[in-house]
Amino acid sequence: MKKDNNKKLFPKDFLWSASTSAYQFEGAWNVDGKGPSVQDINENIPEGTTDFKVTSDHYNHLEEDVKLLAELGLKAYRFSIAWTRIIPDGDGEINQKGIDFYNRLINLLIKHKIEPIVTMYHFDIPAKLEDKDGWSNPKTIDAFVRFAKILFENYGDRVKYWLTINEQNMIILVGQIIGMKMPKSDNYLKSLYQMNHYMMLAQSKTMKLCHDLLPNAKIGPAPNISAIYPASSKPEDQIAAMNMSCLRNWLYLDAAVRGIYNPTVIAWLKKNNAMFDIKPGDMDILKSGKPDFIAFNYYNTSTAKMPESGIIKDQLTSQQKLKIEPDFYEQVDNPNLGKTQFGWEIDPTGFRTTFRETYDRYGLPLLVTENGLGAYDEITKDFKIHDDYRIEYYTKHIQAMKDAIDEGVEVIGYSPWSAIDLVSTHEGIKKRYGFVYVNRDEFDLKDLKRYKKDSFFWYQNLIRTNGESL
Ligand code: BGP
Repeated sequence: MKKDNNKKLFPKDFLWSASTSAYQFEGAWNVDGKGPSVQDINENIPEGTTDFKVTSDHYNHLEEDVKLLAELGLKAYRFSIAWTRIIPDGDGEINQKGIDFYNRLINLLIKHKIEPIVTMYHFDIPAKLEDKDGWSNPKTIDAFVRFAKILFENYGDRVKYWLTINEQNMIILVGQIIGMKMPKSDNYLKSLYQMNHYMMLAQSKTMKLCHDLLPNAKIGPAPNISAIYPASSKPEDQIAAMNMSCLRNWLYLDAAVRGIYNPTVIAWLKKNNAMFDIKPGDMDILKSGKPDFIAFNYYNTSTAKMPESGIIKDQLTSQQKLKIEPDFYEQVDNPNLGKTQFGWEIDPTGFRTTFRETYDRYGLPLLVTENGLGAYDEITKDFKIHDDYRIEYYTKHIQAMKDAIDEGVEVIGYSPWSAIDLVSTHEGIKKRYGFVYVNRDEFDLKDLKRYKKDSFFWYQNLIRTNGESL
């Protein structure tokens, strides 16, 4: 991919995109032969929050939604394929109606000159596979690779950009919050990273298969990557920040890009008696499938300090467990940053840092697959949504991305979250992200009509001018 030397412009073929995921957007959870995913039967949905059965009902608004994406001017659209629409029980019969649905979507996108970017798996493992221990069972590797093969065979003639697993790192680090079933075991940490290993093997095999079957396609992982700051200039806080970055970021990209496990994480697992099993040949598999680009989701940075010594993990509350790894790092608030209405830190400069660090480390083209602001949008009586706060958020983040590009980072596209309103992973439809408003409440489905927000027209103009309007 060529770099553009004109500092004022984004690269000529820059993929201005927007993202959704199947279980948060499609609805129709049990229609036309679709099997249940773990998300459809998730029993841990917080009180007062909707489930994932209807969501934005994209399944029944397909033509209308793609027209909106075309009107927005998107050059690309990132969506995920529901594994359970294609193979209802995860590893058995193929459901032709599921195949047909995504054919219709892909053909509509191509008709409107929108490049499809396909996520193969976005948090919605088939419930039937979960009954057989899901990703903790090595057989799921074969089930996933078979699913991937079916996708390549059916859509590979039209889909050039593929993403393997959405936010594998968040599944491992906070899976219970995003509706995943986590391993049950006496040695939880070991089981967790065993599961991670199986997912890594599935990903490498899939990347290799993609290159074997579709020589013109490009494939990459899609973790959530963010820079980690030390809480102070104390040298040990810098070590804590590096530790956190290894565990949160580099473990996943080192395995995907370099085919190795991050040594800091391996040392930490061994110290905790939690080293997972690596069978002979596994590392060869990891090395055999490599990505063409790195896709990553970015919402915020983190800040870490070295925790006080003597902390015992089992004595921490579940909230503390999410933030503290004894003798390794403790995540703390960053007093220099503001927060969203939902308490997420906002850090455009951290976006630039994340680009720089990731590109320095791996040297592969970068594709942003998520970035965005969850907010309580209000619709006026005349059906307008004045989301100037979202425009401000995007302006700053896209400027930071542009700064990184001007500093030499190769960025091939930007796919904010989300194209159209959808249901948040654990905070319902009230936490809205889209450029398009979907008229429904948490439990009142209303008419599900679509209304363009102010940010829709802003992004449309930005795309039309290839970023010059910034
Ligand atoms: C990412 C996920 C998305 C998405 C987004 C916003 O982690 O890949 O599925 O929902 O974050 O998160 P939330 O919905 O929790 O606000």
